[in-house]
Amino acid sequence: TVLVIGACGQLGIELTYELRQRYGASRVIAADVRLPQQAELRDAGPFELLDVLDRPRLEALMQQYRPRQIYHLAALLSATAEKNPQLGWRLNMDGLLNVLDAAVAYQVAQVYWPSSIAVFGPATPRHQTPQLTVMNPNTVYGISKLAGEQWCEWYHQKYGLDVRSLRYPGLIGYKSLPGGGTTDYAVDIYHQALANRTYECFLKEDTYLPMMYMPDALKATLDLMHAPADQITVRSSYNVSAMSFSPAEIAASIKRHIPDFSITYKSDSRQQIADSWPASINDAQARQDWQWQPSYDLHKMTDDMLAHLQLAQSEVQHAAL
Ligand code: VAH
Repeated sequence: TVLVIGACGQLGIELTYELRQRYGASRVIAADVRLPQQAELRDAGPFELLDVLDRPRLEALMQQYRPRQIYHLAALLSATAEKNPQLGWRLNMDGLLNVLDAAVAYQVAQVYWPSSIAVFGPATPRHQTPQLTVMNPNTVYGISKLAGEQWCEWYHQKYGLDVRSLRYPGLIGYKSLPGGGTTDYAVDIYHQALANRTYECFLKEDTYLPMMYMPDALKATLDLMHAPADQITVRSSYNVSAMSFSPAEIAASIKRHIPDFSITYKSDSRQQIADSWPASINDAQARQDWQWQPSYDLHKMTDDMLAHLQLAQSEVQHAAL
């Protein structure tokens, strides 16, 4: 059995679908603090309400399901955590520690926990950021992810817990909406381009950020989890990367399909967060240790995103007829 905590989030929805495809729906328990809107997520397999800060509830689910693997995804993302620093720290930190403790207590075989490029800060080398380097995050989210990485390493050293992690760049997919991140513009822009032919971007046009298409993020996650333990040399969190682009570049990529699409720029508080993050990531260690290899670049992602979103749009219009 696999327990996915935070199954209703942007990554959680996609990972739960993928895991249910691979292992069978009844083997994947989706858990979140709120019921999913997606009927399929609710009806396609077991769903449990869980606030990961509620230890007795977590224990009860551990007793009931005795999961072999836990994917712990529940967190406040960068922009949201900046507005709710106490909750951001508590959920991101105490939530992780509750899961790590439960995993040791119930001999869970493997734990997955996502970190982020947000662990890097203004003093970090911004181009081809190395696996091991100066890290001085200045966001609540980044501070909690850096601390979380060190806790994962400690639980591995102290208890031998097989906990694995990736420093995700911005993730872009068509099956779920992003939830309060700084890279959310790169998802919103596709929806707005189709709906309104225009998008007001909350980051400046030349804000380069590392990004990854969801199929690549799922591939990296499962490749990491299926790699033999003796190939894993990083127990904090692996750098992984697929591409970097700016709002101007993703707009140009969309224009290849929607020539009358226009973008305007009005940066907000998320600009400071983006400016503290790397422009590109060196993921040589992941490529060496478990043969990481992305498949999607910007244009291939745009072609696939728009094709799926247009399909969904036409299905909705068709159903409405
Ligand atoms: C965020 N999407 O923006 C997340 C991610 C690298 C970005 O951590 O907060």
